[in-house]
Amino acid sequence: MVATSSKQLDLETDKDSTYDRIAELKAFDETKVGVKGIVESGVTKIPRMFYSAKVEDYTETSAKLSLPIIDLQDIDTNSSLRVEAVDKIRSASKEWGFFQVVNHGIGVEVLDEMICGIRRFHEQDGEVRKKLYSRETNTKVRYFSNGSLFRDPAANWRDTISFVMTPDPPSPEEIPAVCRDIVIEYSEKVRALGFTIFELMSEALGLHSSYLKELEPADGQFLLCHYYPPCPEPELTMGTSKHTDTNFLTILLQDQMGGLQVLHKNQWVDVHPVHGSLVVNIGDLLQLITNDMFASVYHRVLSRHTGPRISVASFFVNASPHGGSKVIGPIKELLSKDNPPMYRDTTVKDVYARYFEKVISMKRSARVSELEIDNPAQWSTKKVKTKEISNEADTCMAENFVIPRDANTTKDICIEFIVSGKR
Ligand SMILES: O=C(O)CCC(=O)C(=O)O
Repeated sequence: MVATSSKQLDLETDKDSTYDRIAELKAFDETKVGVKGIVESGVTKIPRMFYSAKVEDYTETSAKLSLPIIDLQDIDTNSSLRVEAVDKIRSASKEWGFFQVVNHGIGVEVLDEMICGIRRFHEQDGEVRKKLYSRETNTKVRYFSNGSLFRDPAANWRDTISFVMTPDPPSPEEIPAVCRDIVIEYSEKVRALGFTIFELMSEALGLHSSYLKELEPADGQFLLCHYYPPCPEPELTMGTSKHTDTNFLTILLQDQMGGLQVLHKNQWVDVHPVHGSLVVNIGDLLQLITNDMFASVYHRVLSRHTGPRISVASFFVNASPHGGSKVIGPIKELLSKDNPPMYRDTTVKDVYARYFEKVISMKRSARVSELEIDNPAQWSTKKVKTKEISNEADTCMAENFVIPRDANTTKDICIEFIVSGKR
């Protein structure tokens, strides 16, 4: 359980009317050297823009549970090992929405060098980093701190370099020389692994092996390569706030520092780093097309006194104008009278537009099982009832947003919002 400090309470009750948050955000953004720049200036107190309304929630952290680890050794040559892996992937994707894979075919030296390459980029002189700093989301290679800095209720203690690798990769010269070769090598290898996992997941769903990997909207890849500097006041801010991923699949490489947690059965569970392993998680769009058979769940990263922590998240989704405009919806083969569609057909482009444009503020998010939609026949504005209230502001994307099953709920409130994607 996390205690709420008096500083945070002051913030929550907004006693300080002279505080100009936008000015602080702008000044930070204009430095173009990210959180690393703040640390380099030698601060011992974190700027107020990083204060979380409270460091997340009161949900307990469980030391007893741990993420399933799935061995992919010899799955192409030994059919019983393949069946075993497929079974484990099915149950982990349903129960956890997360698992780790070992013996996945990407050499440990490639993983280690990728972490080193990303660290080399972030630890270059600020004047060098600055040249790539951008908020232009259609830039293939860019450096930034907090992608949604001006929308989020609190900034995270984290900087990022991102690479859009497919369908339209950057030229090698666009990738910083300090990490160029390894970014190209790692992204190719992790893309191949992504296809293998899509195959295993297709089999887990009872579909033909190529079903998911041939789905054009899933066939795109971008990397977010994060750097979490050491934080002087980690109790006041998050490395990454709790969220679900708005894509099909994520494959995450993390170093040995730890801090990643997954919400499972209403408890935060540490994802302990296993050297040589990769973390796999289901995104909102995979939950949507599997009609809730696979779960997209909340995860977060704690900030720490020690650091830096480096991680590389590879997201599988094709958000290009072509791939992003293809229609997706619950896979017909999975539907039946007992399993009617939970979502209407949509496109990646539509989901993304709504994600970025229609963020509404509500008090925490609602547990799916406790949603009562007044008129299920309507696809536009619907009234939903949630058993949910908290004094802390949180954000939730409403339209087409997949509300994770594990979200906390406490008291009854009624919120009217658009849920055109969720029946
Ligand atoms: O850094 C991590 O371990 C997780 C990053 C993450 O959740 C994200 O990029 O969406």
